[in-house]
Amino acid sequence: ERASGVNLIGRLVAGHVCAGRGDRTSYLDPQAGEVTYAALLEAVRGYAGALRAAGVPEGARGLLVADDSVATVVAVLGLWWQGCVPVVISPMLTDDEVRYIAEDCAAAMVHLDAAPKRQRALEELFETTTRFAGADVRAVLATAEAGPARCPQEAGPPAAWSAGREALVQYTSGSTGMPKGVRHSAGAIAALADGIGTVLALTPGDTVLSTARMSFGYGFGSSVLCPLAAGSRVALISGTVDVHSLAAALQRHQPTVLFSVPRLYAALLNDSGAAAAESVRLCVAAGENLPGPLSERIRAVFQADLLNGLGATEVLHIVVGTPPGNERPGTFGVPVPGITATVRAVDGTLVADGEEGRLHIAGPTVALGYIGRPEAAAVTFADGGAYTGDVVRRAPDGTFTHLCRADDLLNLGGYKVYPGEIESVVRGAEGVQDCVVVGGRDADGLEQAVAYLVARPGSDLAGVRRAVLAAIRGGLAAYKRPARLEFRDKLPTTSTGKLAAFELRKAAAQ
Ligand code: 3SK
Repeated sequence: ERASGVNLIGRLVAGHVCAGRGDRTSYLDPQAGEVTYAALLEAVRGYAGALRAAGVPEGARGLLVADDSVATVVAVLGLWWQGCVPVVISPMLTDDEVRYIAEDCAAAMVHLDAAPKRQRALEELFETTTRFAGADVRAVLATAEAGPARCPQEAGPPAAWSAGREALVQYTSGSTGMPKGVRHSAGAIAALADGIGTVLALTPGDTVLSTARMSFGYGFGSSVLCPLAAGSRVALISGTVDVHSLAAALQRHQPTVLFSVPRLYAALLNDSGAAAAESVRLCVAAGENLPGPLSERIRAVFQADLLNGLGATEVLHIVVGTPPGNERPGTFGVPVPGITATVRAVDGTLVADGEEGRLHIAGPTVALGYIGRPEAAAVTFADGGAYTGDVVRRAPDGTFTHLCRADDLLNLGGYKVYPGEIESVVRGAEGVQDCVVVGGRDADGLEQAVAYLVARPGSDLAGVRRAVLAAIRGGLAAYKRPARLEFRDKLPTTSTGKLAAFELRKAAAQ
């Protein structure tokens, strides 16, 4: 690595090849098959050359509307090779959201990799933009084992990144409904190995499986940054992961480390047909709160260590977690090395142990800020670090417990969703007079969206229910859809006539 900067390519790929591990598998991809670190490096070099040939300038942001695949990883690393900034988003987003993000981040190119029908729609959306496709990367990968001579374009040496320079943008839910672009530095990416990386202790002998997608901060760290830094092997699952594809992947790939969300662990344990893999040495649960009883069941069934982690896009990955082998069910454990986590009052002052307050994170993985949005940035990035939006309590032994969100965001399997977005879709359905969405609990204690509805006088309730179901199927991504629809004659109000949301929350929790 050059003294002048961070060599992301050297740290994540080239270093393993130079150390004689080029023939080890980097990714097991459903379409491309086994890809060695040497083949990955050659494909990345080819992608960087193609970016150069297309005139994508250093420092430009590249938008990847892409499913999890080794081609997506090649595009990310190719952009880093060229000194450009990848922005990975899900093809599940609506056209409006994708268009908004492309403009917000001023993308100089797009890389598209989705299922055929969605791919065609995305290509139409970006008809005039410099475009790359996952299928082209797979074609290069098919020949990359033969060596650099087969790579179509020449690339210069990989960029040296100064630690403070923006190297990655990740989008997170925005309070106005439109997502916010979180700007991460090259230094934060490099620092991950010394933080959560030391707790995970991944090795080249590990096989990693992550159900969290690369377009989500948790998944990007779990399927790209952490395993590549350690030279591990990553088994990828394409598309949205459910309990059946997870069970099949566990049996097929026999991973040693599983990254998932509490909701999928619960689904797996509740599904009589799904068995946990004996190969797993470490289960990582993050993205939403993990109730104590569920954490005990995961440990008992997997017979493995459990890391229950709390992270946020604004701090890149998990920053507080239960150290494997020292779990405290129902808590998030302690800050990972290099991170200072404190509990603060609304005015930013520290609160005493045992008292509740806002979780504040300081350390090398705190993001540079948002793209635009100075007001939102001033609220989040303050007091020498970032507020994650979680209300927590620290016990005298230093362990953190999650109490709730500070905003009204719902956490649905790790996806942060504003109730207002669901309410506006439901209100648009024929026969609906009013709707309020609150967070309830399912049988495992996990958060779910519950919609309370008032139908227009005289309307047929069964017909309204059908109209609402059609509206949410057409207007909301699957993870945003309410788990329950409850009709009421009227919504409860306080003595001053305001909505008594607490009454609905109490009802939804039962
Ligand atoms: O919990 C989250 O939202 C999260 C976000 C980014 C990275 C990691 C995590 C766990």
